[in-house]
This record gives sequence, structure tokens and C-alpha cells, in this order.
Amino acid sequence: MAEEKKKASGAKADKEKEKKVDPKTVSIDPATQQMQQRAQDLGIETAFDRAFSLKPCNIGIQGTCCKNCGMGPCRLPLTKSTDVEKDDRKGVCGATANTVCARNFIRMIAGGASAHSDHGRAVAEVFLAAARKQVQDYEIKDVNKLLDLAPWYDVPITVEENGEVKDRDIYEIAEELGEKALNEWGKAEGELYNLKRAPQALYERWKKLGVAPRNIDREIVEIMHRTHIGVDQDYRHLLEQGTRAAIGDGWGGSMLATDLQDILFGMPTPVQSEANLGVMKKDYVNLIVHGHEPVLSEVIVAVAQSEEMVEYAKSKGAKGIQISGICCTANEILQRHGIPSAATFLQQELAIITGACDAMVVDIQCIMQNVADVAKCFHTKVITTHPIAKMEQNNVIHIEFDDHHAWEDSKKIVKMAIDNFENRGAEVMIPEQKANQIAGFGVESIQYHLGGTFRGDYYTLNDNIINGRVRGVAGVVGCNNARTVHNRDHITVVKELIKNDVLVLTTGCNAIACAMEGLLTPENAQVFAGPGLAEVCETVGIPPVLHLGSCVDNSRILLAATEVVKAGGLGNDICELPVAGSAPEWMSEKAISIGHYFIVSGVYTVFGCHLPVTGAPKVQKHLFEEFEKIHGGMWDCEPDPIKHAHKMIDHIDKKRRELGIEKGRERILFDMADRRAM
Ligand code: XCC
Ligand code: SF4
Repeated sequence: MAEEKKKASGAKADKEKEKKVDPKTVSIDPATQQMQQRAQDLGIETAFDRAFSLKPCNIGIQGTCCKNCGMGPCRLPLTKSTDVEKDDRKGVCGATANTVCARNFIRMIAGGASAHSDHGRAVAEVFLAAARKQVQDYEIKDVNKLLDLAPWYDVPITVEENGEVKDRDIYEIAEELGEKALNEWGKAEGELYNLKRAPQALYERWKKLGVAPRNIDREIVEIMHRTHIGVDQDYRHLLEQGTRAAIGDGWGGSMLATDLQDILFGMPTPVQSEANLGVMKKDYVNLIVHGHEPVLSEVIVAVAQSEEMVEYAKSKGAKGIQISGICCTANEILQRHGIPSAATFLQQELAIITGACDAMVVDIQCIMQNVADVAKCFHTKVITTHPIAKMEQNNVIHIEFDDHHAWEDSKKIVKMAIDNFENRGAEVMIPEQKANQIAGFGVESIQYHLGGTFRGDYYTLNDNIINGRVRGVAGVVGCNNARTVHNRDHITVVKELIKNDVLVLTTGCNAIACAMEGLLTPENAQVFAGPGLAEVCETVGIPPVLHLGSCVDNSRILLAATEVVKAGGLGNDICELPVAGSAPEWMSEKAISIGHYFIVSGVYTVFGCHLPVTGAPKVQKHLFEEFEKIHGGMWDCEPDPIKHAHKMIDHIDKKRRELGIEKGRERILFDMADRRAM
């Protein structure tokens, strides 16, 4: 009997094992489906398979599992029998579910803020070295941006000599700026310089609430301290510290990363390119750069485009070198050089499964460890380059990148990819799919396209918001998440927004998803945008979805919103604007930090999938409702992408009513109906 039972359950287990995810269901993108099918045919496992077989922990998902000390983990699920009124769930130390949940939440903020900010710090270090002319391969490229930024840091751009005012030496300005910038991470006194770049009302609110970050690192460290057993045990007070660290990310580390990268590598301007796995080329050496810091990828791009390397590739039988990007490295080299984007976060393993990836060069963040296992089935070389990020698998090569020999190191890497071209074994299968995209918008280029005649402000944009052609503006950003259909929620949310005349600003993997679906071309405004937005896009020649860069470039969205405030007519603060934020397929801690700094900058922000706060209703209520009165913006979560978009639109309409500009929109719609009737 026991034997039989065992046999039966064994058979059941075998059957379970055989059950595989249907490749057609993992993504809305045919290229992704095709490569997932190929992976299964070849017996290679991907994140889609693991998400299918590995169920998420149902207590962790509520945010109520604590493992902050050795007496735990203490699991405090909210169940049907929990009496929410007199909620008596407690860990061994007595921490309530609220405390546990808030601690976990702000630890996610700490993780995200530290990732962005450490990236920013690395850029600041290279920046300072370049200003001091201690590195050969970096220089001050964008002098105008340098001169724009310097005054915010109290760095003079002129000098007085014998009573005469003269321009100050560029490298001298850069050095002083670099020193002050680097000091932002750990300065002993004062507050971050960038805070004053926010609208005055917002800055004053932060001061009044006492949440203005003192420096970038300290607020993150303080999160770790406060969440240690037995320190801060009031969820509102804990979340307040999350707010400090998140502002230190958005207006600190991330903004510094963006600004200094722009000065070092050039300010993005609209460029044309392509996106999706189809950008890889069969007869070319395919070198993929994946990760986040452009300090490395900028030089790799330059090296790979050098005649010497192209000739070398040809000598090895290739037609040339095709570089492409994954994740935010893709966005960085796209916005400055028009290099095509090969893949979103969830397609990284699939890029190797094409059999055509000769080298995947990675640095930090969002790199799946499994790329090394997939690479074992092909000839692909996986090369780690960052001093803080290695992989345990023995097929991974570590070539540590040093800014002082950037060119040499990059050459070594590019050569390795070229030398590997002839080792291609398995049949190459590159999906056909790729789409055109225009990317590389920045605060400055939006000003150029949507500014008034005087170009000093966002006049045209504001005017079109007031007259109702543009209903509002949404920042839709963030990752892919294997727990939902790849790209489906991104695309559904964005399409629904533009259909309803909401101009979308995008970054991160949402930007890559939009590019893959053709939403980043001006022509497609006519196809997907509502009549008002389409008209504006046509007049000024922009896509209905503007690609603003990588995830640290979400700081551009904050500054664009600030420009809208400054241009006038739409209130005095970001929280008064008809705008909303969204991360339909978020997964990383960085997304939580971004969401939080959007919200405490006054932007109502909706996340897709789930948010790990559902196990502590009071914490959720605080973030979703009470936050609005404190910060002007609040969290929300809505997994259904259509409802998700409409929550944003409803908020935009509420703000329009509060501003008294809802009439403009009624008139526009009326006119349009009229014109159509004619
Ligand atoms: Fe990573 Fe920046 Fe998320 Fe994409 S969007 S999965 S964080 S690459 Ni930033
Ligand atoms: Fe449990 Fe408290 Fe330790 Fe957390 S800190 S694991 S709730 S005893």
C-alpha cells in the first residue's frame, strides 16, 4: 500500500516536472516567444521556466516576514481570521506586523537608493579624475551643461582679474564641481545642493516635514540602523526615514549620475535606432553590453567602432561588429550614440539562446546569474568587469575595468568577443523582430521641441495642457517581472494613456518595451494617440512616448516636472500638476526607491503586479491614503493594466479640475467632434 502510494506520488512528480510553461504565454513579443520555445527545445531553463515552477512565498509577498534577527524568521501573515481592528500579530521581540512591513519596505528603499547612488558615486569619481586630467579616456564633453550645473553647487563660472570679469577655466570649474559633487555622499553638515532645484513649494515642504536628506549615504545607513532589532518601532516614523533616503536617491545620487554623465559623455539628443533581439546580426561579431554604468560601455562602444577593431573583426571572417545593449546600459548608449537595444531585463538569457552572442559584457545590477549557465550551452563568453560584481560559475571571465586604463581594458574585452566569433557552434537563430525608435529626449530637448518661441521654458507644453490637447503627463518606467506576461502590462498601460491624450515619458525597461512595440516613433502618434495628443505630436514632430533614458534618468522626469511648474499656469508645485507615475512590471528594489521619491515629490504613482504591504493594512493605508495629505502624492497598486491606466487618468482629471482647466479639454473634444462631423 505504502509502496503503491509512493509510486503514485512519484509519477505525479514526474508529471509535474514535465509540465512546462507555454512559450506563447510568457510574453506578448513574438521574438521572446520564439526564443523561449528554442530554449525548451534545447533543454535550457530560463527565468520564465523558474517563475512557472517556483511559487512566490505567500507571506513575503505581503511584506510581513521578518528575518532581521536570529530569533526569527518571524512570519506574520494576514489571514482571513486576522482581526484587523485589534491586530495582535507579533514577532518574538514583539514587533507588530506594521513594524515588520515598514522595516522591510524601507530596506527595499535602502537597497534601491544605494544601487543608484553607488552608480552615481562611481561616475562622480571618474568625473573628478577627468577634471583633474588624471585619466586619458574621459574628458569634459558638454561644457554648456557644466556651466548650467555649476551655479547650483555654488561653483563660480567667472573670475575677477584686475577688476575685469573673465570666464573661468573649464577644467577648474569641473574640478571644483567634482569635489563638491563627490562630497554629497558623505558631507558632515548641511543638505544636498540639488534640493533647491525642486519647485520652491516642494523644497519648503520637505524642510517643514524634516525629510530633507543630510547626505546620500547617511540616510541609507540610518535605514539599516533603524530597522535593526529594537530600534525604530513606529511604521510612520520608519517610512519617514524611507522618504529621506528616497529623496537622496532621486534628487541626489540618481540626479548626480545623470548630470555628470551628461557632462562627461554628452547630453542626449533625439537619435534614431532599433530595438529587440532582431538587432543582432548573424554575420557580425555580436557584442552585448548589459548592466548600468556608462563609464564602461561608453569606452567599449568607442573601441568597437574604431577602425582597428573593425578590421580585426573582418580578419576573423566577420562583416563587422554589432554592439547592442540590455537593460539600462542599453538606454545609456542608445541615448548618446544610437546603439540599438537588444533586450529588456527578461530577455537577457534569450539573447544568448540566439547562438549569436559572442560576448556578453556585464557590470552591475539586473544581471541574472543564470546567463552564465545559459552561456555554458553556447560559445558565449560572459565577462564581468566591475570590482564589486563577480559570478561564482567557472565559465565566467573577470576582466576588471579600471578608469585609468579604460581604452586598454575595453580593447581586451572587444578582442575577446572578436576572437570568439569563429567558435560559434550551435545553429544561429536570431528572431526577425525589431522596431524603429527615436530615443534620447532630455529636459533640454523637450524644452527645444515643446518650448515657446523664447525657448526659455515649457510654454508650448503648458499651453497644450491648459487648452486640453494634452490631458496630462505620465512617467511610466521600470522593470519586467517574470510573474506577469513580459511587456503586456507595460504596453497596455502606455497605449491606454496615449489613447487618452496623456503624453508619456519613459525610462528603463519600459522604454525598451515601448521601443520594441513601435511606440517611440512620431508616425505612430497617428496610430495610437488620442486626437489631441496626436495633433501636438504631429505639429512638433515628436513621438507620443518620449524616451528619457535609463533608470537614474528618472531624475530627468523630476526636473521636467519642475520646468512645467516654472513655466506657469499649472500651479506652484509638482503635486498640483495633472501628472501621474507608473511602474507596471516593477521588480527591483530600485523601483521601490524610485516610486517613493516620485510620490514624496508629489506624484501619484501606481505599481503593477503587487506591492509587499498588503499584510499590514495600516501601513498600506498610510502609503496609499494618508501620504497624500503629507506629501501631495501617494502610492497605489493595480495589477490590471487597463484599470491601472484609468486610475492615473482619473487622478490627472482630478488635478485638472482642481486647477480649473477641465473646460479647455471639453472645448477641444467638442471642437474635434465638430470637425469630424463636418
Ligand atoms: Fe533593471 Fe535598469 Fe528594472 Fe530594467 S528597469 S529591470 S531596474 S534595468 Ni531600471
Ligand atoms: Fe522576529 Fe523581531 Fe527578530 Fe524580526 S526582529 S526576526 S520580528 S524577533
